[in-house]
Amino acid sequence: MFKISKLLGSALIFSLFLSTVWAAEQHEGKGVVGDIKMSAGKLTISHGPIAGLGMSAMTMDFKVYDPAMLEEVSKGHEIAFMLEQTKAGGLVIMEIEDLGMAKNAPVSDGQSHDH
Ligand SMILES: [Cu+2]
Repeated sequence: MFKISKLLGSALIFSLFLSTVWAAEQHEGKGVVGDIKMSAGKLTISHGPIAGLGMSAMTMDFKVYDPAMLEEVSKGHEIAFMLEQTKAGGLVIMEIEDLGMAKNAPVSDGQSHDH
């Protein structure tokens, strides 16, 4: 019985995972952390091109889903992040993976914009 309930448990977790992934359009990006704006709940990122959004490399601010995520990143570190498009059309970072100190200078076309 233990095995069966464990299996059902994983099936439930998997379906929850799928519903999360399919709930909204998501886009993956990579970039370097320029600034961490705790009070605004935002991260300034010099990011590379983001396929799916038609966004070229630039430096811009992104809102994070949970301000606690800001405590897990460091300035000058390279990060991989998952963006989700909100119903209002804005972009919010749902997940961040710290890839360590950036080896190359941040990529930027010098432009800056806000969503
Ligand atoms: Cu951008």
